[in-house]
Amino acid sequence: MTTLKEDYVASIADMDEDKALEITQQLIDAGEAPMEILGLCRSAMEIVGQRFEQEEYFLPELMMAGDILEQIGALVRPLMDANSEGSGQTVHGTVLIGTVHGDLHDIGKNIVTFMLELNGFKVIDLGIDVSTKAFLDAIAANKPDIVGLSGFLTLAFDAMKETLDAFDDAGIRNNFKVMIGGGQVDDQILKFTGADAFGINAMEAVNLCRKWTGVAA
Ligand code: B12
Repeated sequence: MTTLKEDYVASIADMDEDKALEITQQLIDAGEAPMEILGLCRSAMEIVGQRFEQEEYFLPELMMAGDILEQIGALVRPLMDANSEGSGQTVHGTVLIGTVHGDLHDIGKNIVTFMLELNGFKVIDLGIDVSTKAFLDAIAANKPDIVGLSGFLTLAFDAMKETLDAFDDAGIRNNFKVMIGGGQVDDQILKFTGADAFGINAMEAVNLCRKWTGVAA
């Protein structure tokens, strides 16, 4: 017999939108932690990704999966709001975030943005496909404490490196910390790009920003 959580992962992976949203509500009603629900979504997205690689799914399915996840996010967000201790009262620091050029994935970045705001950070979100120049201009205008680069494509790692190299060239690299995330970031990618740290999920992004701005955990 399958558990509700297994059914949940399968419903998202199989694009059964109605069932996925219905189980989301059941999990919320049962008091499941929002990050646990998002963790299950991540597992489902792994399966979607694998099916795409195996040519069982194509672009429309990726879009559909993205759409289902957006809707789940809308259901889960108010719950995170209620659970948050920060609720945006004190501003611990400014984070400038964006998906690097060439990459259009933003679901993960939006969750990071949302979680940072909930935890008391001012977030300036530059959106997707952000050029190196757009980052440089926004940094000059906003003087962030932290810059976050998001990207899900392998190509994004080159774009991250280019962006960080541009910070070096402009002589501003040491004015702020840089975190990267999205997709398969690891220590090797960290070294390659020259960022200060990577985070595999939104909570890690929050923890990095807390550490760098001296906010007690
Ligand atoms: C949904 C999706 C899409 C949607 C995106 C919709 C959107 N608005 O974002 C659409 C349909 C547009 C899309 C398009 C494409 N996609 Co796509 N997509 C996906 C899919 C299925 C899910 C990605 C996702 O949103 N996951 C859910 C989020 C919540 O993931 P998460 O990792 O848990 O997010 C957390 C962390 O990443 C972290 N995080 C994120 N950002 C940051 C930033 C910082 C600073 C930190 C610290 C942390 C952090 O926190 C997040 C929240 O906890 C993945 C498969 C997969 N397994 O990831 C493929 C995938 C990423 N896509 C892929 C591909 C190939 C494409 C296309 C090239 C397809 C095509 N032929 O056109 C295009 C590229 C378009 C472009 N130029 O970007 C490949 C990438 C392969 C590669 N290694 O390069 C993948 C891996 C699928 C696969 N297995 O082949 N895609």
